[in-house]
Amino acid sequence: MEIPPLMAEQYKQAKELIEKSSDIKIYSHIDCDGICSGAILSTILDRLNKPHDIDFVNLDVLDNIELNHELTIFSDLGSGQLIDTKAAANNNILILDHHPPLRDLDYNEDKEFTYLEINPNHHGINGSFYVCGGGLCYFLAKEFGYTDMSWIGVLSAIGDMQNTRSGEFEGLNKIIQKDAVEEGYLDLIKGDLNIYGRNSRELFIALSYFSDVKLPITNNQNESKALLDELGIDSTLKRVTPEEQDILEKIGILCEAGEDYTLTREDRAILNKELEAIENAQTLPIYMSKDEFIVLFQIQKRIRRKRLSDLTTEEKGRLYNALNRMIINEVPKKYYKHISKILIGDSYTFLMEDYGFLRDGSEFSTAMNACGRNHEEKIAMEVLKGNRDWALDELEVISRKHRYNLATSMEKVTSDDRIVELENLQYFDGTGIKPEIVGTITGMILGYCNWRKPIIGFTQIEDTNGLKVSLRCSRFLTYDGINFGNIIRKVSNEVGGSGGGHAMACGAYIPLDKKEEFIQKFNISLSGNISI
Ligand SMILES: [Mn+2]
Repeated sequence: MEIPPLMAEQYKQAKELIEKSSDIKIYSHIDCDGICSGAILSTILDRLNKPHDIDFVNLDVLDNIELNHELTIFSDLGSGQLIDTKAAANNNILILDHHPPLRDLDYNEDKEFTYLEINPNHHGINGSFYVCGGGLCYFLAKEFGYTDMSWIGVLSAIGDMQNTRSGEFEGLNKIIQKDAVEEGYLDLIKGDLNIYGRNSRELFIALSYFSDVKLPITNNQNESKALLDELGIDSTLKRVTPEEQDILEKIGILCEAGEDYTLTREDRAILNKELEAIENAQTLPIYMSKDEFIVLFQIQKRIRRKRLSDLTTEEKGRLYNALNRMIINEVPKKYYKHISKILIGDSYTFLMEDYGFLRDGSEFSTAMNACGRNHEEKIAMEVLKGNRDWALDELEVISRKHRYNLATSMEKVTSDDRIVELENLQYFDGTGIKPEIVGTITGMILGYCNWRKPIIGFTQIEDTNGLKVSLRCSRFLTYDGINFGNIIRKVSNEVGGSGGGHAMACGAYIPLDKKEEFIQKFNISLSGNISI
Protein backbone atom coordinates (compact mmCIF):
# COMPACT_ATOMS: atom_id res chain seq x y z
CA MET A 1 0.00 0.00 0.00
CA GLU A 2 1.12 3.54 -0.74
CA ILE A 3 -0.13 6.93 0.37
CA PRO A 4 -2.93 7.83 -2.09
CA PRO A 5 -2.21 10.91 -4.28
CA LEU A 6 -4.89 13.04 -2.62
CA MET A 7 -3.53 12.28 0.83
CA ALA A 8 0.02 13.01 -0.35
CA GLU A 9 -1.25 16.38 -1.59
CA GLN A 10 -2.74 17.02 1.87
CA TYR A 11 0.66 16.40 3.45
CA LYS A 12 2.21 19.03 1.17
CA GLN A 13 -0.48 21.48 2.26
CA ALA A 14 0.09 20.57 5.93
CA LYS A 15 3.79 21.29 5.58
CA GLU A 16 3.08 24.70 4.04
CA LEU A 17 0.49 25.48 6.71
CA ILE A 18 3.01 24.77 9.47
CA GLU A 19 5.79 26.69 7.74
CA LYS A 20 3.69 29.84 7.49
CA SER A 21 2.35 29.66 11.08
CA SER A 22 4.16 31.08 14.08
CA ASP A 23 1.62 30.69 16.88
CA ILE A 24 0.84 26.99 17.21
CA LYS A 25 -1.10 24.87 19.69
CA ILE A 26 -1.25 21.05 19.71
CA TYR A 27 -3.91 18.86 21.28
CA SER A 28 -3.15 15.16 21.41
CA HIS A 29 -4.63 12.11 23.06
CA ILE A 30 -3.44 10.70 26.40
CA ASP A 31 -2.54 7.18 25.31
CA CYS A 32 0.64 5.78 23.77
CA ASP A 33 -0.48 6.65 20.24
CA GLY A 34 -1.42 10.20 21.24
CA ILE A 35 1.81 10.74 23.16
CA CYS A 36 3.87 9.48 20.20
CA SER A 37 1.88 11.80 17.92
CA GLY A 38 2.59 14.76 20.20
CA ALA A 39 6.29 13.90 20.43
CA ILE A 40 6.66 13.75 16.64
CA LEU A 41 4.80 17.04 16.07
CA SER A 42 6.69 18.78 18.85
CA THR A 43 10.02 17.60 17.44
CA ILE A 44 9.10 18.87 13.97
CA LEU A 45 8.26 22.29 15.42
CA ASP A 46 11.43 22.35 17.56
CA ARG A 47 13.52 21.73 14.47
CA LEU A 48 11.73 24.53 12.65
CA ASN A 49 12.37 26.80 15.66
CA LYS A 50 8.65 27.31 16.15
CA PRO A 51 7.57 27.85 19.76
CA HIS A 52 4.46 25.84 20.52
CA ASP A 53 2.25 24.67 23.31
CA ILE A 54 1.02 21.10 23.70
CA ASP A 55 -1.80 19.61 25.77
CA PHE A 56 -2.67 15.94 26.18
CA VAL A 57 -6.41 15.67 26.67
CA ASN A 58 -9.40 13.37 26.95
CA LEU A 59 -11.85 13.45 24.06
CA ASP A 60 -14.65 14.99 26.13
CA VAL A 61 -12.95 18.40 26.52
CA LEU A 62 -12.76 18.99 22.77
CA ASP A 63 -16.35 19.65 21.74
CA ASN A 64 -16.86 23.39 21.23
CA ILE A 65 -13.33 24.13 22.38
CA GLU A 66 -12.08 27.75 22.30
CA LEU A 67 -9.50 28.29 19.59
CA ASN A 68 -7.14 31.22 20.07
CA HIS A 69 -4.07 30.35 18.05
CA GLU A 70 -3.09 30.97 14.47
CA LEU A 71 -2.85 27.20 13.97
CA THR A 72 -4.31 24.46 16.16
CA ILE A 73 -3.19 20.90 15.44
CA PHE A 74 -5.21 17.93 16.66
CA SER A 75 -3.47 14.56 16.61
CA ASP A 76 -4.92 11.10 17.32
CA LEU A 77 -8.20 12.90 17.99
CA GLY A 78 -10.33 15.65 16.46
CA SER A 79 -12.03 13.81 13.61
CA GLY A 80 -14.84 12.65 15.87
CA GLN A 81 -15.29 15.85 17.89
CA LEU A 82 -16.85 19.24 17.23
CA ILE A 83 -13.55 21.08 17.33
CA ASP A 84 -14.27 23.96 14.93
CA THR A 85 -17.54 25.44 16.21
CA LYS A 86 -15.67 28.43 17.65
CA ALA A 87 -13.13 28.87 14.85
CA ALA A 88 -12.74 32.41 13.52
CA ALA A 89 -11.08 33.49 10.27
CA ASN A 90 -7.64 33.55 11.87
CA ASN A 91 -7.90 30.12 13.52
CA ASN A 92 -6.51 27.55 11.14
CA ILE A 93 -6.97 23.86 11.90
CA LEU A 94 -4.95 20.77 11.07
CA ILE A 95 -6.25 17.34 12.08
CA LEU A 96 -4.20 14.13 11.92
CA ASP A 97 -6.55 11.42 13.14
CA HIS A 98 -7.37 7.82 12.26
CA HIS A 99 -10.71 7.51 14.06
CA PRO A 100 -13.99 7.47 12.12
CA PRO A 101 -14.51 11.05 10.86
CA LEU A 102 -17.67 13.08 11.52
CA ARG A 103 -17.05 15.38 8.57
CA ASP A 104 -16.56 14.66 4.85
CA LEU A 105 -13.49 15.41 2.81
CA ASP A 106 -15.15 18.45 1.17
CA TYR A 107 -16.10 19.98 4.53
CA ASN A 108 -13.37 22.63 4.17
CA GLU A 109 -14.80 24.22 1.03
CA ASP A 110 -16.78 27.19 2.38
CA LYS A 111 -14.69 27.95 5.47
CA GLU A 112 -13.01 31.33 6.08
CA PHE A 113 -10.18 29.56 7.91
CA THR A 114 -7.98 26.74 6.66
CA TYR A 115 -9.45 23.42 7.65
CA LEU A 116 -7.16 20.53 6.75
CA GLU A 117 -8.10 17.05 7.96
CA ILE A 118 -5.82 14.14 7.19
CA ASN A 119 -7.72 10.96 7.98
CA PRO A 120 -7.05 7.60 6.26
CA ASN A 121 -10.76 6.72 6.36
CA HIS A 122 -11.39 9.54 3.85
CA HIS A 123 -9.11 7.71 1.44
CA GLY A 124 -10.50 4.20 1.87
CA ILE A 125 -7.74 3.20 4.29
CA ASN A 126 -8.76 1.35 7.46
CA GLY A 127 -7.66 3.38 10.49
CA SER A 128 -7.79 0.40 12.84
CA PHE A 129 -5.14 -1.70 11.12
CA TYR A 130 -3.33 0.32 8.45
CA VAL A 131 -2.23 3.52 10.17
CA CYS A 132 -2.78 5.28 13.51
CA GLY A 133 -2.25 8.80 14.88
CA GLY A 134 1.50 8.50 15.40
CA GLY A 135 1.88 7.04 11.90
CA LEU A 136 -0.02 9.96 10.36
CA CYS A 137 2.26 12.37 12.23
CA TYR A 138 5.31 10.43 11.08
CA PHE A 139 4.31 10.89 7.43
CA LEU A 140 4.22 14.62 8.14
CA ALA A 141 7.72 14.41 9.64
CA LYS A 142 8.80 12.51 6.52
CA GLU A 143 7.44 15.34 4.38
CA PHE A 144 9.97 17.55 6.18
CA GLY A 145 12.69 14.92 5.64
CA TYR A 146 12.79 13.80 9.29
CA THR A 147 12.74 10.04 8.75
CA ASP A 148 14.70 9.50 11.96
CA MET A 149 11.35 9.56 13.77
CA SER A 150 10.15 6.40 12.02
CA TRP A 151 10.71 4.33 15.16
CA ILE A 152 8.20 6.50 17.06
CA GLY A 153 5.70 5.78 14.29
CA VAL A 154 6.27 2.05 14.86
CA LEU A 155 5.90 2.45 18.62
CA SER A 156 2.61 4.31 18.20
CA ALA A 157 1.23 1.50 16.05
CA ILE A 158 2.26 -1.10 18.63
CA GLY A 159 0.55 0.96 21.35
CA ASP A 160 -2.57 1.30 19.21
CA MET A 161 -2.68 -2.49 18.69
CA GLN A 162 -2.68 -2.04 14.93
CA ASN A 163 -0.99 -5.43 14.45
CA THR A 164 -3.37 -7.58 16.48
CA ARG A 165 -5.40 -8.85 13.56
CA SER A 166 -2.59 -10.69 11.81
CA GLY A 167 0.39 -10.45 14.18
CA GLU A 168 2.19 -8.13 11.77
CA PHE A 169 1.85 -4.60 10.43
CA GLU A 170 -0.20 -3.99 7.32
CA GLY A 171 -0.96 -1.09 5.00
CA LEU A 172 0.77 2.23 5.63
CA ASN A 173 2.23 0.86 8.88
CA LYS A 174 4.41 -1.36 6.74
CA ILE A 175 6.03 1.68 5.13
CA ILE A 176 6.85 3.15 8.55
CA GLN A 177 8.27 -0.16 9.72
CA LYS A 178 10.42 -0.40 6.60
CA ASP A 179 11.76 3.13 7.15
CA ALA A 180 12.66 2.28 10.76
CA VAL A 181 14.46 -0.91 9.73
CA GLU A 182 16.33 0.81 6.91
CA GLU A 183 17.40 3.66 9.16
CA GLY A 184 18.81 1.13 11.63
CA TYR A 185 16.45 1.92 14.51
CA LEU A 186 14.42 -1.26 14.46
CA ASP A 187 15.24 -4.94 14.54
CA LEU A 188 12.18 -6.73 13.25
CA ILE A 189 11.96 -10.46 13.93
CA LYS A 190 9.24 -12.04 11.84
CA GLY A 191 7.14 -14.70 13.56
CA ASP A 192 8.85 -14.50 16.94
CA LEU A 193 7.59 -16.16 20.10
CA ASN A 194 5.37 -13.53 21.67
CA ILE A 195 5.07 -13.42 25.42
CA TYR A 196 4.81 -10.04 27.10
CA GLY A 197 7.81 -8.95 29.17
CA ARG A 198 10.59 -9.85 26.72
CA ASN A 199 13.33 -7.83 28.44
CA SER A 200 12.03 -6.80 31.83
CA ARG A 201 10.54 -9.96 33.29
CA GLU A 202 12.04 -13.30 34.12
CA LEU A 203 10.45 -15.76 31.72
CA PHE A 204 8.78 -17.86 34.40
CA ILE A 205 7.01 -14.72 35.64
CA ALA A 206 6.06 -13.65 32.12
CA LEU A 207 4.60 -17.11 31.48
CA SER A 208 2.53 -17.02 34.66
CA TYR A 209 0.57 -14.08 33.22
CA PHE A 210 -0.67 -16.13 30.27
CA SER A 211 -4.45 -15.60 30.34
CA ASP A 212 -5.95 -16.26 26.90
CA VAL A 213 -6.61 -19.74 28.19
CA LYS A 214 -6.35 -21.01 31.74
CA LEU A 215 -3.23 -23.19 31.61
CA PRO A 216 -1.45 -24.94 34.48
CA ILE A 217 1.14 -22.12 34.35
CA THR A 218 -1.47 -19.33 34.57
CA ASN A 219 -0.96 -17.45 37.85
CA ASN A 220 1.35 -20.23 38.97
CA GLN A 221 5.03 -19.34 39.04
CA ASN A 222 6.04 -22.75 40.39
CA GLU A 223 4.43 -24.52 37.45
CA SER A 224 6.09 -22.06 35.08
CA LYS A 225 9.48 -22.74 36.65
CA ALA A 226 8.87 -26.47 36.45
CA LEU A 227 7.96 -26.17 32.78
CA LEU A 228 11.17 -24.29 31.98
CA ASP A 229 13.27 -26.73 34.00
CA GLU A 230 11.67 -29.64 32.18
CA LEU A 231 12.47 -28.04 28.85
CA GLY A 232 16.06 -27.44 29.98
CA ILE A 233 15.66 -23.77 29.26
CA ASP A 234 16.35 -22.14 32.58
CA SER A 235 19.10 -24.34 34.00
CA THR A 236 21.95 -24.49 31.55
CA LEU A 237 25.43 -24.15 32.97
CA LYS A 238 27.62 -22.75 30.22
CA ARG A 239 31.09 -24.32 29.75
CA VAL A 240 31.45 -26.27 32.99
CA THR A 241 34.87 -25.74 34.65
CA PRO A 242 36.87 -28.65 36.13
CA GLU A 243 36.25 -27.26 39.64
CA GLU A 244 32.54 -27.16 38.95
CA GLN A 245 32.59 -30.70 37.61
CA ASP A 246 34.34 -31.95 40.77
CA ILE A 247 32.04 -30.40 43.31
CA LEU A 248 28.90 -31.25 41.33
CA GLU A 249 30.05 -34.86 41.15
CA LYS A 250 30.51 -34.91 44.93
CA ILE A 251 26.88 -34.01 45.49
CA GLY A 252 25.65 -36.43 42.82
CA ILE A 253 25.36 -34.38 39.62
CA LEU A 254 27.41 -35.78 36.76
CA CYS A 255 28.62 -33.54 33.97
CA GLU A 256 31.59 -33.01 31.65
CA ALA A 257 34.05 -30.13 32.11
CA GLY A 258 34.37 -27.90 29.04
CA GLU A 259 30.83 -28.65 27.85
CA ASP A 260 27.48 -26.98 28.52
CA TYR A 261 25.36 -28.90 30.98
CA THR A 262 21.62 -28.51 31.44
CA LEU A 263 20.58 -29.39 34.97
CA THR A 264 17.53 -31.62 35.19
CA ARG A 265 14.72 -30.91 37.59
CA GLU A 266 16.25 -33.49 39.96
CA ASP A 267 19.71 -31.91 39.62
CA ARG A 268 18.29 -28.56 40.56
CA ALA A 269 16.54 -30.10 43.58
CA ILE A 270 19.81 -31.73 44.73
CA LEU A 271 21.70 -28.43 44.37
CA ASN A 272 19.10 -26.41 46.22
CA LYS A 273 18.80 -28.99 48.99
CA GLU A 274 22.56 -29.13 49.51
CA LEU A 275 22.91 -25.37 49.81
CA GLU A 276 19.87 -25.10 52.02
CA ALA A 277 21.27 -27.74 54.39
CA ILE A 278 24.54 -25.85 54.68
CA GLU A 279 22.71 -22.63 55.36
CA ASN A 280 20.58 -24.25 58.06
CA ALA A 281 23.51 -26.02 59.73
CA GLN A 282 25.75 -22.96 59.43
CA THR A 283 28.64 -25.33 58.84
CA LEU A 284 30.17 -27.24 55.92
CA PRO A 285 29.89 -31.00 55.50
CA ILE A 286 33.20 -32.90 55.85
CA TYR A 287 33.41 -33.67 52.11
CA MET A 288 33.33 -29.99 51.10
CA SER A 289 36.02 -27.33 51.39
CA LYS A 290 35.20 -23.66 51.70
CA ASP A 291 36.40 -23.04 48.13
CA GLU A 292 34.18 -25.81 46.86
CA PHE A 293 31.23 -24.34 48.72
CA ILE A 294 31.83 -20.98 47.05
CA VAL A 295 31.93 -22.66 43.62
CA LEU A 296 28.64 -24.42 44.38
CA PHE A 297 27.06 -21.23 45.61
CA GLN A 298 28.10 -19.47 42.42
CA ILE A 299 26.70 -22.27 40.27
CA GLN A 300 23.31 -21.63 41.81
CA LYS A 301 23.68 -17.98 40.89
CA ARG A 302 25.02 -18.72 37.41
CA ILE A 303 21.98 -20.70 36.38
CA ARG A 304 19.88 -17.62 36.92
CA ARG A 305 16.41 -17.43 35.56
CA LYS A 306 16.31 -16.27 31.96
CA ARG A 307 14.21 -13.70 30.18
CA LEU A 308 12.54 -14.31 26.82
CA SER A 309 15.17 -12.11 25.17
CA ASP A 310 17.91 -14.49 26.44
CA LEU A 311 16.47 -17.51 24.63
CA THR A 312 17.98 -19.03 21.51
CA THR A 313 15.74 -19.72 18.53
CA GLU A 314 15.95 -23.40 19.35
CA GLU A 315 14.84 -22.82 22.95
CA LYS A 316 11.95 -20.66 21.75
CA GLY A 317 10.92 -23.54 19.48
CA ARG A 318 10.88 -25.97 22.40
CA LEU A 319 8.81 -23.57 24.49
CA TYR A 320 6.41 -22.95 21.60
CA ASN A 321 5.79 -26.67 21.20
CA ALA A 322 5.15 -27.12 24.91
CA LEU A 323 2.72 -24.18 25.08
CA ASN A 324 1.00 -25.35 21.93
CA ARG A 325 0.43 -28.77 23.50
CA MET A 326 -0.90 -27.25 26.71
CA ILE A 327 -3.35 -25.04 24.82
CA ILE A 328 -4.58 -27.91 22.64
CA ASN A 329 -5.48 -29.71 25.86
CA GLU A 330 -7.70 -26.84 26.95
CA VAL A 331 -9.46 -25.41 23.90
CA PRO A 332 -12.08 -26.82 21.54
CA LYS A 333 -10.90 -28.02 18.15
CA LYS A 334 -12.31 -25.03 16.27
CA TYR A 335 -9.76 -22.82 18.06
CA TYR A 336 -6.69 -24.83 17.07
CA LYS A 337 -6.16 -22.71 13.98
CA HIS A 338 -5.81 -19.58 16.15
CA ILE A 339 -3.12 -20.91 18.51
CA SER A 340 -0.18 -19.81 16.40
CA LYS A 341 -1.59 -16.26 16.23
CA ILE A 342 -1.71 -16.19 20.04
CA LEU A 343 1.86 -17.41 20.48
CA ILE A 344 3.60 -16.01 17.41
CA GLY A 345 3.91 -12.51 16.06
CA ASP A 346 6.51 -10.06 14.86
CA SER A 347 8.73 -8.67 17.61
CA TYR A 348 10.18 -5.19 17.60
CA THR A 349 13.49 -4.30 19.20
CA PHE A 350 14.63 -0.68 19.27
CA LEU A 351 18.32 -0.98 18.59
CA MET A 352 19.35 2.38 20.04
CA GLU A 353 17.83 1.58 23.43
CA ASP A 354 20.20 -0.22 25.74
CA TYR A 355 17.88 0.35 28.64
CA GLY A 356 15.84 -2.77 29.56
CA PHE A 357 12.18 -2.01 29.21
CA LEU A 358 12.55 0.49 26.36
CA ARG A 359 14.21 -2.02 24.07
CA ASP A 360 11.08 -4.04 23.35
CA GLY A 361 8.24 -2.30 21.51
CA SER A 362 5.44 -3.70 23.68
CA GLU A 363 7.19 -2.87 26.93
CA PHE A 364 8.01 0.65 25.73
CA SER A 365 4.38 1.21 24.83
CA THR A 366 3.31 0.00 28.30
CA ALA A 367 5.61 2.61 29.86
CA MET A 368 4.01 5.30 27.66
CA ASN A 369 0.52 4.19 28.69
CA ALA A 370 1.54 4.16 32.36
CA CYS A 371 2.38 7.86 31.98
CA GLY A 372 -0.96 8.54 30.33
CA ARG A 373 -2.85 6.79 33.12
CA ASN A 374 -1.04 8.95 35.67
CA HIS A 375 -1.37 12.25 33.76
CA GLU A 376 2.37 12.42 33.16
CA GLU A 377 2.23 12.50 29.37
CA LYS A 378 4.85 15.22 29.14
CA ILE A 379 7.46 13.07 30.85
CA ALA A 380 6.71 10.31 28.33
CA MET A 381 7.02 12.82 25.50
CA GLU A 382 10.39 14.02 26.81
CA VAL A 383 11.68 10.44 26.74
CA LEU A 384 10.43 10.03 23.17
CA LYS A 385 12.08 13.30 22.18
CA GLY A 386 15.38 11.84 23.31
CA ASN A 387 15.80 12.78 26.96
CA ARG A 388 17.46 9.76 28.56
CA ASP A 389 18.47 11.71 31.64
CA TRP A 390 16.00 13.07 34.20
CA ALA A 391 12.97 12.14 32.10
CA LEU A 392 14.03 8.50 32.09
CA ASP A 393 14.44 8.58 35.89
CA GLU A 394 10.96 10.06 36.19
CA LEU A 395 9.59 7.42 33.83
CA GLU A 396 11.03 4.73 36.12
CA VAL A 397 9.34 6.30 39.13
CA ILE A 398 6.00 6.59 37.32
CA SER A 399 6.17 2.99 36.09
CA ARG A 400 6.97 1.74 39.58
CA LYS A 401 4.10 3.73 41.10
CA HIS A 402 1.81 2.44 38.35
CA ARG A 403 2.73 -1.18 39.06
CA TYR A 404 2.14 -0.59 42.76
CA ASN A 405 -1.34 0.87 42.08
CA LEU A 406 -2.17 -2.08 39.85
CA ALA A 407 -1.05 -4.58 42.48
CA THR A 408 -3.08 -2.99 45.29
CA SER A 409 -6.16 -2.69 43.05
CA MET A 410 -5.81 -6.31 41.97
CA GLU A 411 -5.69 -7.35 45.58
CA LYS A 412 -8.93 -5.51 46.33
CA VAL A 413 -10.81 -7.24 43.52
CA THR A 414 -9.43 -10.75 43.94
CA SER A 415 -9.54 -10.89 47.74
CA ASP A 416 -13.19 -9.82 48.08
CA ASP A 417 -14.37 -12.32 45.51
CA ARG A 418 -16.14 -9.64 43.53
CA ILE A 419 -16.38 -11.51 40.23
CA VAL A 420 -19.93 -12.44 39.21
CA GLU A 421 -20.46 -14.93 36.39
CA LEU A 422 -23.54 -14.86 34.18
CA GLU A 423 -24.48 -17.08 31.26
CA ASN A 424 -22.46 -15.20 28.64
CA LEU A 425 -20.26 -12.80 30.57
CA GLN A 426 -18.66 -12.08 33.90
CA TYR A 427 -18.21 -8.78 35.68
CA PHE A 428 -16.81 -7.22 38.80
CA ASP A 429 -17.54 -4.17 40.86
CA GLY A 430 -14.42 -2.04 40.67
CA THR A 431 -15.47 0.50 43.29
CA GLY A 432 -12.36 2.19 44.62
CA ILE A 433 -10.35 1.57 41.45
CA LYS A 434 -9.39 4.68 39.54
CA PRO A 435 -11.16 4.94 36.14
CA GLU A 436 -7.75 5.41 34.50
CA ILE A 437 -6.60 1.92 35.44
CA VAL A 438 -9.83 -0.07 35.50
CA GLY A 439 -9.13 -1.28 31.95
CA THR A 440 -5.68 -2.59 32.84
CA ILE A 441 -7.08 -4.26 35.97
CA THR A 442 -9.86 -5.86 33.93
CA GLY A 443 -7.22 -7.36 31.66
CA MET A 444 -5.28 -8.71 34.61
CA ILE A 445 -8.45 -10.18 36.20
CA LEU A 446 -9.02 -12.21 33.03
CA GLY A 447 -6.38 -14.67 34.23
CA TYR A 448 -8.43 -15.34 37.35
CA CYS A 449 -11.76 -16.07 35.75
CA ASN A 450 -13.44 -18.01 32.95
CA TRP A 451 -11.48 -17.28 29.77
CA ARG A 452 -14.42 -18.48 27.65
CA LYS A 453 -16.41 -15.35 28.48
CA PRO A 454 -15.54 -11.66 28.43
CA ILE A 455 -14.90 -9.89 31.73
CA ILE A 456 -16.35 -6.46 32.40
CA GLY A 457 -15.20 -4.07 35.13
CA PHE A 458 -17.20 -1.11 36.48
CA THR A 459 -15.98 1.85 38.43
CA GLN A 460 -17.59 5.13 39.36
CA ILE A 461 -16.19 8.39 38.06
CA GLU A 462 -15.66 10.64 41.05
CA ASP A 463 -18.22 13.38 41.69
CA THR A 464 -20.40 12.37 38.74
CA ASN A 465 -23.29 10.07 38.00
CA GLY A 466 -21.19 8.24 35.45
CA LEU A 467 -19.76 4.74 35.41
CA LYS A 468 -16.66 3.76 33.51
CA VAL A 469 -16.99 0.33 31.93
CA SER A 470 -14.07 -1.74 30.65
CA LEU A 471 -14.12 -5.03 28.81
CA ARG A 472 -11.36 -7.50 28.09
CA CYS A 473 -11.46 -11.00 26.63
CA SER A 474 -9.30 -13.86 25.48
CA ARG A 475 -7.93 -13.34 21.99
CA PHE A 476 -9.51 -16.67 21.07
CA LEU A 477 -12.94 -15.04 21.26
CA THR A 478 -12.06 -12.21 18.90
CA TYR A 479 -10.20 -14.47 16.48
CA ASP A 480 -13.42 -16.47 16.45
CA GLY A 481 -15.17 -13.37 15.12
CA ILE A 482 -16.70 -11.53 18.09
CA ASN A 483 -16.02 -7.78 18.02
CA PHE A 484 -16.71 -6.48 21.52
CA GLY A 485 -15.85 -2.93 20.47
CA ASN A 486 -18.96 -2.89 18.28
CA ILE A 487 -21.12 -4.66 20.85
CA ILE A 488 -20.18 -2.32 23.69
CA ARG A 489 -20.87 0.71 21.47
CA LYS A 490 -24.35 -0.56 20.68
CA VAL A 491 -25.29 -1.62 24.21
CA SER A 492 -23.93 1.55 25.85
CA ASN A 493 -25.86 3.69 23.35
CA GLU A 494 -29.03 1.79 24.24
CA VAL A 495 -28.70 2.78 27.90
CA GLY A 496 -27.82 6.41 27.14
CA GLY A 497 -24.04 6.11 27.26
CA SER A 498 -21.24 5.92 24.74
CA GLY A 499 -18.50 3.45 24.05
CA GLY A 500 -16.27 1.66 21.58
CA GLY A 501 -12.71 0.50 21.08
CA HIS A 502 -10.95 -2.62 19.93
CA ALA A 503 -12.41 -6.07 19.41
CA MET A 504 -10.77 -7.46 22.55
CA ALA A 505 -10.15 -4.33 24.64
CA CYS A 506 -12.87 -1.72 24.77
CA GLY A 507 -14.86 0.45 27.11
CA ALA A 508 -17.81 2.74 27.67
CA TYR A 509 -19.26 5.45 29.86
CA ILE A 510 -22.80 4.85 31.09
CA PRO A 511 -25.15 6.51 33.63
CA LEU A 512 -24.67 5.13 37.14
CA ASP A 513 -28.26 3.92 37.47
CA LYS A 514 -28.11 1.96 34.21
CA LYS A 515 -25.57 -0.61 35.36
CA GLU A 516 -28.04 -3.48 35.81
CA GLU A 517 -29.77 -2.74 32.52
CA PHE A 518 -26.39 -2.60 30.77
CA ILE A 519 -25.35 -5.97 32.19
CA GLN A 520 -28.64 -7.63 31.26
CA LYS A 521 -28.66 -6.19 27.72
CA PHE A 522 -25.03 -7.16 27.20
CA ASN A 523 -25.66 -10.68 28.44
CA ILE A 524 -28.64 -11.09 26.09
CA SER A 525 -26.81 -9.58 23.12
CA LEU A 526 -24.21 -12.35 23.41
CA SER A 527 -26.71 -15.22 23.35
CA GLY A 528 -25.49 -17.87 21.00
CA ASN A 529 -22.08 -16.24 20.58
CA ILE A 530 -20.40 -17.70 23.65
CA SER A 531 -20.79 -21.27 22.59
CA ILE A 532 -17.97 -23.28 24.03
MN1 LIG B 1 -4.88 6.22 18.23
